[in-house]
Amino acid sequence: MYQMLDPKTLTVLITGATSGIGAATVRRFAGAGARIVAVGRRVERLEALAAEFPGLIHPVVLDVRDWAATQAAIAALPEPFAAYNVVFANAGLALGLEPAHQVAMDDWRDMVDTNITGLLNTVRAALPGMVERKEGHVVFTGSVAGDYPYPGGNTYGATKAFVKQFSLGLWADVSGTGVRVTNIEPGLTETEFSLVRFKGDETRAEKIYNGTAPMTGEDIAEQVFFACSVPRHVNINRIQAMASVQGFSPLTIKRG
Ligand code: NDP
Ligand code: 8X3
Repeated sequence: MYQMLDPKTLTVLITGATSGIGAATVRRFAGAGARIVAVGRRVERLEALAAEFPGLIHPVVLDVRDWAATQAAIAALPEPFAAYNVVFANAGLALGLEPAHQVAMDDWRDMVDTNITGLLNTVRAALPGMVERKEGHVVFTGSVAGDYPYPGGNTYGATKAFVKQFSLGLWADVSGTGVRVTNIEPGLTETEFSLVRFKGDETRAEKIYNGTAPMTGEDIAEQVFFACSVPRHVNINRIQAMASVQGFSPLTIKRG
């Protein structure tokens, strides 16, 4: 019989906890008795989560793009939350679907600042504590978009390719220290992702999921939970999952 880790031994720091995959992961772990450091910018959503699981959730209002604020927030965690042993660097976003020659430069900048710099800020601030304690797990939310290009996915996909390669590089650095590294790479998942991508245009966002059976935040939370529950001598390098209705674009040839 495989002996899975007891979730009550876990303290999980989750960025992007206010919505979608992050919020579902908060509920999956807290529902199993884990402590959570819940990070996001929307304070009222963090407070609502904390009220759902009294005593288990420490809310942290933070913009992960800000290095000094990220460092200060992690350094200021109170006991017992300061001894986090899982960091789920999940905060991220896509903005727009325009082709590269028409895209708003601010959108590209925002995706790089959040998906790359914000993730690096989180890891750099949180990692030393876990290495020192000789116990930890860094989990990322990558994406199938980091492997497979699609029109308009230009910079978003490139940020997720960065996450994939960084997760492998990080594992090369920390394997043997007691810290594990996993990249979760979802495909189509219904969250507020498309609402953010289309800047609040609900009709356009709904069209992405209409008539499909997308994955849900809960599906992805289950994958995170599994990766963190296997015994400590096992490292799950990556989990890639797509909605069953999703496939690959054919290679295109443009004529004339
Ligand atoms: P949501 O829009 O539902 O959630 C995004 C979360 O990221 C929110 O909690 C938001 O919180 C947080 N966030 C964004 N920017 C910042 C910031 N600067 N500082 C702190 N928190 C921030 O989308 P998802 O749940 O789908 O997205 C989560 C991750 O999953 C992202 O990295 C996304 O790229 C990835 N992903 C999503 C897929 C999908 O199809 N949905 C598929 C593959 C990967 P707040 O606004 O309160 O700060
Ligand atoms: C988002 C997944 O397939 O919508 O990371 O680009 S997809």
